[in-house]
Amino acid sequence: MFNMIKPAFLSIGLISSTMHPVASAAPVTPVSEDSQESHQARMKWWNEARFGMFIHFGLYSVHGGVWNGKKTNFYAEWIQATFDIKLEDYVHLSKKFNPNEFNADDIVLTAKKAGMKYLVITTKHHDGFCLWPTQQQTDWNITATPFKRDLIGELAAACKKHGIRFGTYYSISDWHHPSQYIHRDAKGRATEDSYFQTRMHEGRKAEYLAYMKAQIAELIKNYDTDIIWFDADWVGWWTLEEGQELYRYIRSLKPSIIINNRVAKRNKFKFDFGTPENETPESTLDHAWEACWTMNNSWGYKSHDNSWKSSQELVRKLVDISSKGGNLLLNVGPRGDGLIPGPSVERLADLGKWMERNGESIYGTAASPFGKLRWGRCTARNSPSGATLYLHVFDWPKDGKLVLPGLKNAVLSAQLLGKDGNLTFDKQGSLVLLQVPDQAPDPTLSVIKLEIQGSPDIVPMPSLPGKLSASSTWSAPGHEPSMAGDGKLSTRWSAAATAKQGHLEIDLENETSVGNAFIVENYAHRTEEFALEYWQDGLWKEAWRGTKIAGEKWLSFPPVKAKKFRLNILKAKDVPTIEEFSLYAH
Ligand code: H79
Repeated sequence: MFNMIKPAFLSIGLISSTMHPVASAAPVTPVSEDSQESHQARMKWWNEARFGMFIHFGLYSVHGGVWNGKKTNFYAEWIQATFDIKLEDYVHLSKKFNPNEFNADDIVLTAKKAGMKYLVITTKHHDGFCLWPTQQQTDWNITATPFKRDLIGELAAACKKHGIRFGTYYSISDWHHPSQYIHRDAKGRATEDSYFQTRMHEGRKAEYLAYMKAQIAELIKNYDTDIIWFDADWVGWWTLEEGQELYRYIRSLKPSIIINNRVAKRNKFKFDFGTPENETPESTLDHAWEACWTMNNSWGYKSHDNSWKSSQELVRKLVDISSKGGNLLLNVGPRGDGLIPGPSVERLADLGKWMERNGESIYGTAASPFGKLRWGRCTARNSPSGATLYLHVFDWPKDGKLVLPGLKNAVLSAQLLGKDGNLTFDKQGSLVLLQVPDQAPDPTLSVIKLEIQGSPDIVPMPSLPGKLSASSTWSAPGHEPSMAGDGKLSTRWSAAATAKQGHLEIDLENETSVGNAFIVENYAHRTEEFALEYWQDGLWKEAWRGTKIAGEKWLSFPPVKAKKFRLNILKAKDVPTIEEFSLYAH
C-alpha cells in the first residue's frame, strides 16, 4: 500500500504534475467568461440555497474500503489505487453492484428534510465507471450490473418531484478509459503518483475530450442537470485553456447551468464557484464558493470509519461557512445496498431539526459584516429599510451578557430567533450589550436576531493592529506580551514572577482615535485596580480607571487620539496576567 499523505494537508493547487511542490502561486485573478450580471443571475438560486448534499456512490461502495480483508486507511473510493488493484480484477466489481435498497425518493427526502436545497452525485468517479446508461461506453456502466436500473435517472426524477436541484459530479481523470494509463515501473509496480497522475497516451487526448463532451451532453439532455461538478483537474495533461474551452462548450448547451472551477485549473480559475475541499476559508473570498466536507474521513462508504463529526459540529460548520458567504456541500456515502449509513441519517435529521427552527438565519443570507466575533458568527439580511443580523452564539455567556462590538447603527429590536418576546439591550457607543438568558435556549446552537436601522455600518474589526510590549515578562517562554494580542483566550501575557503591578502597552504605529478597549483576565482574577492610559504631550493620561477586571471587560469612553496606549495594572493580588488586550478605532 502507498504511504499516504494526510489529505487535509494536501493543497492540490500547489501540486505540479510531477508532484514537486511549486513556489507559492501569485494571487489569482478570476477569469470571467461572461458578464457579472449573467453570472449573478444564474447563481441566484445557488446562493440562496446555502446547503446541499454530496453523494459518493459507485462500485467501490460495495467493498466499504476493505479489499481481501485489508482495510484502507484512505478514502474508500480510492480503493483501486490504494491497493493497486489491476483493472482485470476491478472490472468484476460491476457484477457485484446491486443496491436493491436504493430508493431515490428516500434519499432526496432525507436531503430535503435536512434543509438541503440541492444534491450532487458522482456519475463518474476516478475509476471511470458510469452510474447511468451512457451511450459512450458499452460495458463500463450501470447496464452491465445486476442492478441495471438507471440510478441517475431515478435520482434526477425524484429531485424534480421534490423541488431539489440536481447536480452531477464528473472526474476528468479516468483509470479505465483507454486514452489513459497507470504508469508502472519495470517490475510492473505503480508508484504513489501513478493513480494521482494518470498518463495520457500519445495522441489520444482529442478522443477523450470528445468522450467527455458527449457524456456531459447526455447528463444535460437526459437528466437536465443543474450543476456539473468536475474533479481531478490536477492531472498534468489537462490545461487551463482546455478547461475554459470545455466550460464554454457546456454553457452553450445549457446557459443556466452552474459549473465548478475544477473544470479548468482550480487555483487559477474561479468560475462559476471555488471549491475548498474539507477546509473552510478564514474569511470571505472574492468569488462564489462552496466548501465540500465529509461527515467522517471518507467520501465513499467506509465500513471501518467511525470518526463521525457531531451534529453540533456540522451545524456550526454550516453557520461558519454561511457567515463567510459560502455554501456547504455535505457528503454521504451510501452502502453497497444503496442505503445511507445510520450515523449520517441521524446527523442529517439533527441538522434538519435545527434548520427548521433557524433556517431563516441561513437561507439567502449575506456574509457577516463584522470581522471575527469572539463568541460566534453572524449572518446578515439586507432590506431596503434596514438589515437583520443573526448572531450565532457558539459560546453562550455565563453571566447572561452578550457584547456585540463595533456596530454603529441604531438597534431597533433584539430577540431569540423563533421565540416570542424581546431581549433587553443597551447601546454604548458602538457596543451593543444584550441581556440574554443564563442558559442557551438551544443546546445545539442559539441564534439572536437583531433588527437594525440602515445597512450595517461597522467599526473596522478585528482590533487595531499594534505592537505589544510590557513592563516585565515571565521568564519561561510562552508568556510574551504578544500573547495578549493574538486573538486567542488560551494564551496570555504574564509579568515577571515577583511583580504585583505592571503595564501592557500597544503601539499603534499611527495616531488613531480610539473609543473602545477590550480586556480579558479569565485566569485567576488578580487585578484589583487598573487604568487605561494614552500617551499625549509627553505624559500618560487616563482614559478609564477601574477596580477588578475579573473576566472580560469592555471599556467604552470618549474617543482619544494617540499612537500609544497601555493597560496599567496598578495593584494585583499576584503576578499580573492578561489573556487579551485590544483597542478599537472610533
Ligand atoms: O471525490 C472526492 C475525492 O475522492 C477526490 N475529491 C473529493 C471530492 C479527491 N480528493 N483529493 N484527492 C482526490 C486527491 C488525492 C490525493 C492523494 Fe495521494 C491520493 C493523496 C493520497 C493519494 C497523490 C498520491 C498524492 C499523494 C499520493
